[in-house]
Amino acid sequence: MRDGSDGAPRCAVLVGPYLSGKSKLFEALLATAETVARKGTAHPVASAGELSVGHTSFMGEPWALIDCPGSIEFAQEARNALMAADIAVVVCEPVPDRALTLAPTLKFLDDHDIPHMLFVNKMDTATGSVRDLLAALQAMSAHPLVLRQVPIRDGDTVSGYVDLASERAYRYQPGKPSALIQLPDTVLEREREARASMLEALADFDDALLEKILEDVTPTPKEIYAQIAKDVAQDLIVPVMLGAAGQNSGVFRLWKALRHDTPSGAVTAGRRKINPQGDALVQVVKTFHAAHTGKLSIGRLWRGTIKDGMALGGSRISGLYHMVGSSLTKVAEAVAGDVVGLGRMEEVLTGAILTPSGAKEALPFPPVLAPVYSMAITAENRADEVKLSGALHKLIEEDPALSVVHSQDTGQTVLLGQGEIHINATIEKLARAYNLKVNGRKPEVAYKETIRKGTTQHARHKRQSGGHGQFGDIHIEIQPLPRGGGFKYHDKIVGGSVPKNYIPAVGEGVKEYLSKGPLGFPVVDLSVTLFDGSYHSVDSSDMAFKTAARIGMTEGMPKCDPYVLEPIFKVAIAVPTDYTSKVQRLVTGRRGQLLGFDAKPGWSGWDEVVAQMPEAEIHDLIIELRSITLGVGTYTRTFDHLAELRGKVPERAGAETAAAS
Ligand SMILES: Nc1nc2c(ncn2[C@@H]2O[C@H](COP(=O)(O)OP(=O)(O)O)[C@@H](O)[C@H]2O)c(=O)[nH]1
Ligand SMILES: [Mg+2]
Repeated sequence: MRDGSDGAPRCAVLVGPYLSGKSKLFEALLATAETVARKGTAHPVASAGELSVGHTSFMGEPWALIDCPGSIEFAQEARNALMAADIAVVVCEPVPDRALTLAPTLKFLDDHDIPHMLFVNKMDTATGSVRDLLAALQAMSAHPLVLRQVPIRDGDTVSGYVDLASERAYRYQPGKPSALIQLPDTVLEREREARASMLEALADFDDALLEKILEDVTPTPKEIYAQIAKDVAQDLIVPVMLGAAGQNSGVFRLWKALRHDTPSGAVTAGRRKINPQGDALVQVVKTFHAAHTGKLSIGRLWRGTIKDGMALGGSRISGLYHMVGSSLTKVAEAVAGDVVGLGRMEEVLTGAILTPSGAKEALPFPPVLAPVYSMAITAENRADEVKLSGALHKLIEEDPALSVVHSQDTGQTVLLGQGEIHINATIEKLARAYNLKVNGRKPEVAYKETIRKGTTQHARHKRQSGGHGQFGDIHIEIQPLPRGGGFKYHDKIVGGSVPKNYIPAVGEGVKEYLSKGPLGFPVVDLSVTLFDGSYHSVDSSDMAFKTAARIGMTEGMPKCDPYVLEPIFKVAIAVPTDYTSKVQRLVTGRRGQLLGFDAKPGWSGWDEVVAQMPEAEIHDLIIELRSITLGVGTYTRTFDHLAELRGKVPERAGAETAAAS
């Protein structure tokens, strides 16, 4: 009964590429365990891009399964969930050409020493050999993949498997534990070879086992199982299981492997360097707003016990839950190892560490992924702007991969995230959960303008209406500054032709003008010098001189040969080396200038291509980058400089909006 378990709840997190069958496997695992017996059918209903939790028990032991979204655009959600994992089950398809799609997930698991196994799903569709598949997958993993089963084929279809530890053969029986059968002659040779590979891999981590093998002593299945469990717990090896979640094949066997090889929560807490002594400690990996319960925070209890109603991290737990998808069950108490849903903890953020006293403890949490896609958003109903900013604030708290900026340059509210699907899912969530209709469109590029040459300009503002008039009269010199020079205002007034107290007002008038130059963009890199003027002792005022300055700029600037500047970013694109040259072509095709490429540090088999690219070309870069790299390519960007825009002057789509605000 013991196995890896100490009787406390354990947590397995299902990760892997989009459409590999994680959700299907989640359902199959729940159906195979006792969930169905207790609750009827399991209906895991998760929103697009959001994880789903399933509490259950298998052979009398409590478990929480977490089904993660697979799209690369929701990688943050999966990474956060993995912080709750005792083990990760990486679900993949039996297609060697798609092995690369596992790279980001396996890299993350390897980097964080998270024990994991691979479940090769959809074996009912497998055409090639498992050996080729394994070779392709191995290239993505820092640790040896250890095949634990070989398939038995019936013509083209996989009808069962041989367990390489026990050397027993089984025939799949959909919905039931597989039936023990006699080991077919057809697989004998393959079985021996795969078993030898498995034992060799295990012997690399155990001298006693190595000696046995060298002396031709066959280790017992029990010894093999123990070695596997020990190596998995330390993330030294990655067992590979086969099955078909869709047919419920290999699912019971996977459960048994999980039960046997998954380290206890206490062991995981040790791996994560959590002090076993002390008050209750919950790490929140996900927060969201559920329809009936309001805000729900999902976390792992690493230490102690918690009860509904108690204070945790400065808030009161209002409802303590176990769940299967969207169906919640209240529990009075939770013990160390439990994954819990905490009701109505309004102040709690994703990633929070909660203790009853509120004492601060630190636990690593995945860094926020840099945004790769953005969309400008506006509330369809203008009266909703304030509500929108409140709702966005909440969504960002739930989803750290999301951010919002209000662009000073374009006046737009820009939502940044991990891709089109991620941003659209957020817009849908605003509609669904906050009843906010929001329009999204391509954000405007923050073009600027500057001038090629200088001029002098005289301007006079004079108005005589009724009693008090207005009078301001100035001579200014406009001069270009070198790139990055910004805006400088000087005066060279002698003899009080413009009284001292009006000189700043002229500067302010110029500055106001600069928000929109003759080409419609903010003006940069110029100096304006006030060198002469005149005044009226009664009618002159700050206002009048400010107006004169604006008139002077409006008339003078078009004479200065203005031109548009566009923002150039430095981008670093990470891709598998096979795609490096394709990516270089992608960059040059988008007016980019290659600065070089090099091996990406810490990423074997990956390059980083560094280039300068105009912002206008970066908006949908991620879409094309992903489409040529099976989805795994990514980039980061930082603003570098402004450069003259060659070719057509861009239309300023949001000009009215910016002017009105
Ligand atoms: N043939 C076959 N199809 C499967 C199997 N498991 C899942 N699928 C199908 O693969 C698709 C993706 O499954 P899903 O569980 O939603 O994938 P997820 O994106 O990883 O959660 C669905 O159409 C499933 O019916 C399987 O074992 N065999
Ligand atoms: Mg899914």
